[in-house]
Amino acid sequence: MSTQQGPAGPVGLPQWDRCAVMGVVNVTPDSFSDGGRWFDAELAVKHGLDLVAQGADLVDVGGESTRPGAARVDEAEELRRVLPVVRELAAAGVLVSVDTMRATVAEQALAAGASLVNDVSGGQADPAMIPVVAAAGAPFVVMHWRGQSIDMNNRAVYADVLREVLDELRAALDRAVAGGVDPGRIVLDPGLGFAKETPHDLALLAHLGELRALGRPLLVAASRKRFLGRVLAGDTSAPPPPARERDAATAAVTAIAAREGAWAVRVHEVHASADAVRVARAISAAAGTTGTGGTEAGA
Ligand code: PMM
Repeated sequence: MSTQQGPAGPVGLPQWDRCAVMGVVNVTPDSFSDGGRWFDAELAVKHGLDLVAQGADLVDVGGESTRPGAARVDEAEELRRVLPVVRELAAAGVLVSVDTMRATVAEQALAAGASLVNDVSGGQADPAMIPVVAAAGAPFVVMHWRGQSIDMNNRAVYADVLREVLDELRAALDRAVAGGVDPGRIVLDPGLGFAKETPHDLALLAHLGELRALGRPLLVAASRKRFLGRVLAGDTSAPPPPARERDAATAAVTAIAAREGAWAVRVHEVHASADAVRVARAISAAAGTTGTGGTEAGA
């Protein structure tokens, strides 16, 4: 297990001395984990501010659900959902990431104050995305992606999931760099749940070190995902707990990801993950010591 702390982040964002926590604001009626809750712009802004108060270092604003089977929303609607929320949060001093596969949305969100573009397709869905990100000099999250959500489950076929995700992520990184994006601004993400079944997600989490060896900061986005529900249901025939009952499991992944040197985690419930990264940082800091110098009494 890695003892690295404060993994170097992308150029253009603050450098935290621990794994960063990205809070999620889905301005959608249909996201799998919180769809409909923050659909109103004012509520979405308030939720973003609450996430920061709970310890989020940045807030990821998205206007299009990518849950398995989701259909796309049109561009005008995505802009209508996302821009006011990005603008208000940025004006309030929040570091905002925009979760979009559309170049126009990314460009307008950056103009409205977003600091990071999070594209689950890694630039594959819209050929204009990489040129826009390159021209803006924006930090860019490139996620492992095999196609749109409507039928992505059919693409969850791997002979060796780690090898294939590594190869495909490296290719996506190379495409972004060839398109002019500064490699120092790129973050990689294994895309948990995107064209992946539970064993694939778990195998990727078991090998974060190999993903980090691609040489870029890593974003881990396990929050409330289906594989956590499957793990919690175990071998029973009981149905998996609903998405909003997967936050403790999410925080467990956060602790592991932070210990493994992830740059950031993307989560819906921030408080527990903010605590988890602080505990992971303290353990990493103690890794080279024997603990004999402590004075604080334990309970
Ligand atoms: N997952 C979702 C949305 N955006 N962005 C990145 N970088 N990585 C992810 O795994 C990811 C994402 C889907 O989850 P949500 O509907 O709960 O936001």
